[in-house]
Amino acid sequence: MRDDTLRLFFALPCPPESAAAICAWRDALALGGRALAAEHLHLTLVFLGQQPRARLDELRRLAAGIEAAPFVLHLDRLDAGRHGLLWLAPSAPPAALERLAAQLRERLQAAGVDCDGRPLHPHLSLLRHAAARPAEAHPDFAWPVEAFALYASLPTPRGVRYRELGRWPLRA
Ligand code: 2AM
Repeated sequence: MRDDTLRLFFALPCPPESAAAICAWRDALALGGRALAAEHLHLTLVFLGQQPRARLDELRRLAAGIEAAPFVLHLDRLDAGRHGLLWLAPSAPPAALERLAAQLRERLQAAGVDCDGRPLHPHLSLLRHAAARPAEAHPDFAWPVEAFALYASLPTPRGVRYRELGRWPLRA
């Protein structure tokens, strides 16, 4: 039976230059586990979960109406969680990031789209099932945030893949 829903989320796509630098740094930590591919690095703004495919056009229109200026995200913390998950985070999330996520969430709620209501937990996942905890590490990555995107999370035999369904620039 055809599944008429998609598992969706809005996120910041990590630019290729930043993603390459972050992956090289991560790989040098040699912590084992399952590394996320550079092209999959992102920071989730709002997680929508399963949504009808029929809502995609509405979601794209809603995203096109967002007004937000570019900003720089400083990823300067390495954190570890359950299941050997390892992520980078900003120790001081910029107000512009919080505003962008809040604006999206407000528009989604106004349109009657159910989404995860938990507070934003800005993080960029790097590795799952890490075999070791990282020793002291001092990451310092400056990510120029110039766009946000809508993604579908798709199960595949080789693990989850993210497919980009739309991308919108941030403008000053
Ligand atoms: P993670 O990397 O910490 O797993 C696609 O799954 C994206 O949405 C990932 O960034 C994932 O975060 C996040 N995500 C998955 N399930 C979520 C949920 N229930 N609430 C919020 N974010 C979620």
